[in-house]
Amino acid sequence: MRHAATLARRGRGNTAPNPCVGAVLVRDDQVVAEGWHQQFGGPHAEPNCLADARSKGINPADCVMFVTLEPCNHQGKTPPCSHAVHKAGIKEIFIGTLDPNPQAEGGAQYLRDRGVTVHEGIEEQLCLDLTADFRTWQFTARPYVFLKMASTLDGKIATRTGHSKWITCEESRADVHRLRMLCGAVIVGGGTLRADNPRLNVRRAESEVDPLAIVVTSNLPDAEEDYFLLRQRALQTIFWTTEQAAASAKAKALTDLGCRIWGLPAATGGGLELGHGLERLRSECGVWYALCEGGGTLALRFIEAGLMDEFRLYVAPRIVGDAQAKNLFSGRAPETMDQALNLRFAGSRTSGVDTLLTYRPKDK
Ligand code: AOF
Ligand code: ZN
Repeated sequence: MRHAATLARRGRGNTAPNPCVGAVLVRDDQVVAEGWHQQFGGPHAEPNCLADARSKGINPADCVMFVTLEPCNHQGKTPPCSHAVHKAGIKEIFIGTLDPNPQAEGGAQYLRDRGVTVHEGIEEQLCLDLTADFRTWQFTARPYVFLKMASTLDGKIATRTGHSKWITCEESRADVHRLRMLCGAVIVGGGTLRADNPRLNVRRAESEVDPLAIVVTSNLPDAEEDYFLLRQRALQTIFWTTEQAAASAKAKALTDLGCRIWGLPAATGGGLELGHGLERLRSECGVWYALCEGGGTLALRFIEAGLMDEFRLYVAPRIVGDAQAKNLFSGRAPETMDQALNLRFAGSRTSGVDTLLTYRPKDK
């Protein structure tokens, strides 16, 4: 199943709003055929896997199948995979997690009803995490949201003067550029615009299109200010600001440069309704994956609003040692630990000299 999950990830970025799915056929304890969903609208993982077996002269009926998602049971853009699996003569199938799509689910039952031995919930957390993006698309109207941050061992994202270039090693930064490549939009707060003058484009990976650059600020910059986004990327820059600021002369001047200004309603707890901006990104701009890159105030807002799906934290093996240096997160003042925000640990690996930690919402 872990191998099938690795295959599934190859499709990431090309399947939206369909899930990434991987399948393998196993005979005599060996993986003998592989398949994954490669492209939205194209064949699913299971038929690709069956075709791979046949092209190698292997009869799928002699194998058991492992698939990360329950075979679909509907005629969508492609015929039902449940039928294909049954017709191929598979007698035993291991399923990672059930299909959350009410139109497509039912494949496991279909196969059971026809005498196939069906095992569900194999490496289930792994397979759930693999389809977290799909569940966001199914159950919400917004893109899947990554939060990426880079900090020192003491949780600092900049010195007290705002200096932050660079915290992490070259390898980690290249990794972030690959993540930007997957994302249709990169989102930062106004503080990050002012402190870093970011480009928010893809530089260390091959990419034809740069993501949209979103700046969240109630305090719009002057159109003359020397920011890279205004001078070089105005047409791809969208400001999320208050409805009042969106009607201001500053907004008009930025629009004249080619920037878009979206006035967002005020959120009940203060700040802007980030969810509205995200929904517009998906409906108007076709953004399936968005990436928030901080700073600490905006990052916390995304988490508090339940709008963060996956938090990737690069921790560099260095210490700033200054209580006034900028924190990973800021904006709350709890007095006891039970008021802390809780996340779920979802994985770790080394990235050059740094450590990449992945967290997800506790309840997803
Ligand atoms: C599978 N295997 O590899 C994938 C599945 O319109 P269609 O035909 O592409 O069907 C899309 C739905 O099928 C999608 O919403 C999800 O429920 C399921 N995706 N199912 O058996 C796959 N990608
Ligand atoms: Zn299918």
